[in-house]
Amino acid sequence: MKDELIEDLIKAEEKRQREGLELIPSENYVSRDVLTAMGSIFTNKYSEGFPGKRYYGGQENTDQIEQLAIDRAKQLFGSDHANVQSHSGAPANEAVYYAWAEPGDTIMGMELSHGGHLTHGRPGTMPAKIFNFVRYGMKDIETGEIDYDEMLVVAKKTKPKIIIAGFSSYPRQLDYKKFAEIGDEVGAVLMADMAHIAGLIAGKALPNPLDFGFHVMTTTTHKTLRGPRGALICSNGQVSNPFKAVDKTVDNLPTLIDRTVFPGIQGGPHMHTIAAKAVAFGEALRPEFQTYTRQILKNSQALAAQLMKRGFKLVTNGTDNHMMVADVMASFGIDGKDAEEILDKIGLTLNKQITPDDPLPPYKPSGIRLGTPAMTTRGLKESDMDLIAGWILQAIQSRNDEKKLNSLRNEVKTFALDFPLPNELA
Ligand code: DSN
Repeated sequence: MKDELIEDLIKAEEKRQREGLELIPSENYVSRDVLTAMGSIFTNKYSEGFPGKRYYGGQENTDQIEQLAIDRAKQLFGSDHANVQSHSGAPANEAVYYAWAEPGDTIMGMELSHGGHLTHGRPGTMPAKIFNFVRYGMKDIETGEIDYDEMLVVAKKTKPKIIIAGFSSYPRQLDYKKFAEIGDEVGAVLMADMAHIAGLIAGKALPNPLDFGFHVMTTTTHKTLRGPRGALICSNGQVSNPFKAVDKTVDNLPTLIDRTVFPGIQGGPHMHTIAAKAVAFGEALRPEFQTYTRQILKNSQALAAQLMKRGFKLVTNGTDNHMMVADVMASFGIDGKDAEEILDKIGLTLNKQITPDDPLPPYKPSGIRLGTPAMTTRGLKESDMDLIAGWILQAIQSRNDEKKLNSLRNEVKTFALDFPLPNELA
């Protein structure tokens, strides 16, 4: 590169990624092919519109790329339609809200401290200014069971237009059948925000909400799906010309969503990202991706068990998916921010996390959140989780001992270098 400052920073980041282990459950390492597509000359191209219906000329290759991404996404999730243009998870969720709900309408989502995401109506966000968000949450924080009875009571009272099943820090499996029953009873559109677990669904390691009557599924493409940063909206219903207005019916959701993404809230799609999404979806369709997703769950179970054995109090006492939330304040009297910083020092990257009904503030919360998708991509297995849990505990216990932290840093580095990043392979 001619820009040495940027080149040096890219190299430094590659070194950081190689010499440490990524435990943030929403991060992953992409393949060389995904990186190549992201860095391709498709970034030069404007393509407002949809395949076969563009505003600018020169679309013979972009049309094929986008159609491949759409077809592969539909095959992965078994949906009637896929919109692959959404730039990221937040606008993908907003696109569904705007496609179906009117300002002032009610939308139901998970209580944020119980695991719901900021885009599910955090006060101060644009969606929260436009819509009225109501909540459901866990009945029992020890098991993670959602209070479906209370959810039905609130839904009957508030008549939400959309019910969202989805989360960014909930370690248990949602009962999609119960969501569908409640949605049917109150006439709500069922939206699954599967950003965290879409890869596990694609790899058939976890159930697919679209098989339970959900109308829409949104997801980011860069977490367990192991693609570029971006998003995808899958929906069921009639697919028709996105440039012609359609009636607001559930059957027309695919077209309503396409029209909301473009020209509703976005301009030109990012074709280099769509090319990389197509590559990632192709990779996820291979049998080895199913092996990968099953291994994520095995590693997650093993890591949860190893942490609990060492005295970590896990929210819901375990996990059914790729992530876990540990209440480090309750376990070791350290807040999540300090724990994150200490673990960063030894090369283990994870993030601070609010715990359910956390008495501490979001920037210095009681918990940490960690997960296994990225380290599973590196090739770690269940037997390695003993070591990881041991390092986490030792770092927290030795937080004031710089010498010990340095020695742990070296152990992590030596270990991590045995597991190359996927872009260094082949
Ligand atoms: N930032 C993502 C996560 O880490 O869960 C969700 O937006």
